Amino acid sequence: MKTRAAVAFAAKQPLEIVEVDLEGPRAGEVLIEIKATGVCHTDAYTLDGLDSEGLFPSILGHEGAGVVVEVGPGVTSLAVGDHVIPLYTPECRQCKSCLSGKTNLCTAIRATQGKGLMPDGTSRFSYKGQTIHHYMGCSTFSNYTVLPEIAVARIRKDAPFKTACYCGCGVTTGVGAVVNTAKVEPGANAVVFGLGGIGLNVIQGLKLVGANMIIGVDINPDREAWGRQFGMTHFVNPKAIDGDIVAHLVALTDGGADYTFDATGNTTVMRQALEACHRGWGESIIIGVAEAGKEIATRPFQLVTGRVWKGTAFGGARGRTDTPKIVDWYMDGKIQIDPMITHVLPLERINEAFDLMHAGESIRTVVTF
Ligand code: NAD
Ligand code: AHE
Ligand code: ZN
Repeated sequence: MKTRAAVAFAAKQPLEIVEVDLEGPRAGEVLIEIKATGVCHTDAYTLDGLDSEGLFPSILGHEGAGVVVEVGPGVTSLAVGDHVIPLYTPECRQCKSCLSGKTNLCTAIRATQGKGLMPDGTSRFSYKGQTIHHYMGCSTFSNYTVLPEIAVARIRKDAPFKTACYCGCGVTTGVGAVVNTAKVEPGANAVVFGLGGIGLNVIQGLKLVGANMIIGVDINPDREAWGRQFGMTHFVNPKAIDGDIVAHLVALTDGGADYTFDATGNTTVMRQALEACHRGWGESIIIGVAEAGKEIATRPFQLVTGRVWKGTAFGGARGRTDTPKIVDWYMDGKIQIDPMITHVLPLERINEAFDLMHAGESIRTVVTF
């Protein structure tokens, strides 16, 4: 079949909207009509050529929602008409990682996913006879896409696609970092670095679990009002204080935070987040994705004296089990999504979503088909 898609033909070039060829689902796969997709900073990072796994040409996008329109042979857990969210973190429930109960990082199809291919080692997308790569196993910047059954979460049918799509990455990542990875307890003091599409969801996750001080840090002063809307109690702009940001935060939290979160992807900030933790027990969670070649550093003494450095992918959520629950939390009013969707654009204007993000003007732009 033919499908409209925004293709990344090369790094640092605008996406091009073209009709690509898409093969139907093979065994264990489903064809999904994407109704809406968010644009995450990770898409921008890959398009900017900063992802060591980045491939071109490819169809980016990993924060979608849509409807199953065809199932391949052997598919048992999904049916035509199901409302779904594609998962860049699948859940096969059979691999060593899934069976460990210790991680959400299913390894069943990670190798081919990282090569921009389906599990059988081929791509379903092509354009004028040339192979187009899949991206993060999702490629939601296409009106139709094919995914393995194990990488698809079925969600309730009354959830709007335009907002539910955000649970395919940003909402689940931010809230999950708090509840699954850090397991923040009521009354804890926390600092969130970067109040964008992910960091604001960390803030609302902290509010949900009953954190005490919820301190937001951002170099964009407009983000103060955004943070306060979702439960932030204090705001620090590192550019507006005298002296060192770490010392400032340690003083504000009476010796350091119980939990800190990096949602910037900046390795200097990651170090600040670790060092703003309380001696003896503070935990720092890295969410941000740093550009290829960047490394983190701190004095080992920071860890010797009890601070803990952790990371989280997709908020530690088990894709098929937990994503529908996050959608339920949204539909039940436990968490908010609607105010964070600051812009809605048709596919033809998808490049504006990247401009808005880089200008700091959007929290999330959702593209509809
Ligand atoms: P975003 O662009 O919406 O937000 C980033 C925020 O960080 C902005 O508000 C910006 O002003 C702020 N910021 C930038 N530099 C800063 C600095 N030096 N100090 C303080 N604040 C600063 O991006 P996003 O969509 O929220 O994504 C954030 C990061 O999380 C990205 O690196 C993205 O790739 C990553 N991410 C990781 C996962 C995961 O599973 N680990 C999932 C989604 C996104
Ligand atoms: N491919 C990059 C790393 C990119 C990365 O860390 N991706 C996160 C999700 S970001 C979503 O917006 C992730 O889930 N990583 C786990 C995984 O298995 O990819 C690189 O550095 O090579
Ligand atoms: Zn993302």
